[in-house]
Amino acid sequence: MIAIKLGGSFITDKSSYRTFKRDESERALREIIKFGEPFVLVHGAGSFGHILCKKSGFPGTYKGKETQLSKVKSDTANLNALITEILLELGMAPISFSPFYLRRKDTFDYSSVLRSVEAGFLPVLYGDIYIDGNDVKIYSGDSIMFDICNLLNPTDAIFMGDVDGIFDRDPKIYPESQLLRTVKTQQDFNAISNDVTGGMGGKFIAMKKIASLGIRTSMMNGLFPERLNDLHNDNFYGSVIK
Ligand code: IP8
Repeated sequence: MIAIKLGGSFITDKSSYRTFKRDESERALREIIKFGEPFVLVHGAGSFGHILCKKSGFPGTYKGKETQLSKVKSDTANLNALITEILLELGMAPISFSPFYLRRKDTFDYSSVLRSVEAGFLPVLYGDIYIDGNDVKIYSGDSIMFDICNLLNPTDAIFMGDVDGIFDRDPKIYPESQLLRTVKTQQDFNAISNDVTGGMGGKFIAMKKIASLGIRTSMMNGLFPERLNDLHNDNFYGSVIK
């Protein structure tokens, strides 16, 4: 089994509220299915989560902002529906899970996700908000990836983004940045703005934690999903965490 995360910046236009990149998402999902390994899917929220969260002052108290909370919840569920619709069209049997509903006192309860795997379904989890006392908090797809990897022990954890992998600097700002084909776990990153769950820095922490479980952890460009076929070859075009 493999665990794959489709990044929010890959499946949406992160700068434009609720803009889904349908063709790109569908091409990646087709290739993932064609790869032939059973998989668990996780996706980010992109512009269906981060923009309105930021505008609403989330994470933080939701008191007096209940409508904004509901709107974010509805938007993230809508993005998930767009992904599951594609999976259904492609003949898969997806079942969706949001951390909002998996939340227990101090933890997330993934037993329903496990049951769905055992029953032969394709779990689709997504970064979302959840309620904790008077606060609304955010649980990112990257954190879900760690939990799922810890629970299901997949052979590979793959992060599909809108860039080729992990660079020495943000490639969207610095054209001369270099792709790191293998990444040392000591590498440090600056957070990318407009991302309430920490940009690349947060992602890298989750990836490092997954790699430390002994799971092959890599990052690749979802715009070239055929690169997945080289995942276990030396010429894999992406980044592998070591
Ligand atoms: O896009 C964040 O999930 P991510 C979820 O995986 C929200 O960081 C609601 C911003």
